[in-house]
Amino acid sequence: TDITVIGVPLHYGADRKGVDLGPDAIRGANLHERLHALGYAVEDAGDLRVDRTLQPPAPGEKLKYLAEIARVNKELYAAVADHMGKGRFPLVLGGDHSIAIGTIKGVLSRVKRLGVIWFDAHTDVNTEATTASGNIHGMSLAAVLGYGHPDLVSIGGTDAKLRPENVVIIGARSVDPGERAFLKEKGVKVFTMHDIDKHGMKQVMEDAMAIVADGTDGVHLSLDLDSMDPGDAPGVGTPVTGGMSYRECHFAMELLYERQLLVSAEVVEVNPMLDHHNKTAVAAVELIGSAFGERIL
Ligand code: DIR
Ligand code: MN
Ligand code: MN
Ligand code: MN
Repeated sequence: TDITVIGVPLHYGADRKGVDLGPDAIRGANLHERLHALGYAVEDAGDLRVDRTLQPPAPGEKLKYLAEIARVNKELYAAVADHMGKGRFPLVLGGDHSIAIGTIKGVLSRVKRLGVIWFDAHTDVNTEATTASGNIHGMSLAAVLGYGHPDLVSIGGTDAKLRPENVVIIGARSVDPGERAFLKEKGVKVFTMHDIDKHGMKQVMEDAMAIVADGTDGVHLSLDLDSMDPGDAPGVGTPVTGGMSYRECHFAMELLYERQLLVSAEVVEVNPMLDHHNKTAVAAVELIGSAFGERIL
């Protein structure tokens, strides 16, 4: 596998500065060196350009910074589609989680029947009708499933669509009322922290991978670092206590590698301005290492 790294220094989806510094913090934690050591050929496509000059939205706005988020995601869609078309593995560095729209639509243009494993403290299935925050990073999974504002849903065209039965969310512990209804109605499988406590990460990952591998031609990993416990990953904009331990996350990534399902991945919500000594970016790179085959012996 040849890997292409794409940085997306976008913070508008979280409406909180610092997460735009995520791509360089992750690179700075020796991402390339780590992947090279595992034997991969890595090319870095650099960062997509983001307008830094936008005025703050009006109070109560339900789709904050929609135009710029849609524009950047369209570019990301095209970049991911392009690199995948050349047979490369796209590794996208966020940025906030709204970039999952561009990444996943790009992957869907090459892998029609796609599974998605979404690690997150949240479930990101709000729409402008249910959001309390107006932050689009809480709407990206709904958008790729075909729900939400047309400017988000239509990115990369609407023929290739992610199907709810091919998605699993792992690590959830903060779900809004509207999201709860959405997940139930659409039938998206969620493995909450309760499930991890009860069954253990090994069982959860076996069940999750069986779901996303069933009837699909490849799986995308969407890794929101706030899925990890804030003690292990403090550098995130919306920390929620009671998350997956460092070991649980690490083990989950190792199990993912063993099954050889991944065709693409993204790592999001690393915020160096809130971090302690780049701990969260370092953890992100260690998790990527495990997902790409790093082993102790
Ligand atoms: C919340 C938080 N559900 C929202 N979402 C976050 O704003 O829609 N997602 N932080 O990562
Ligand atoms: Mn998220
Ligand atoms: Mn989250
Ligand atoms: Mn490891």
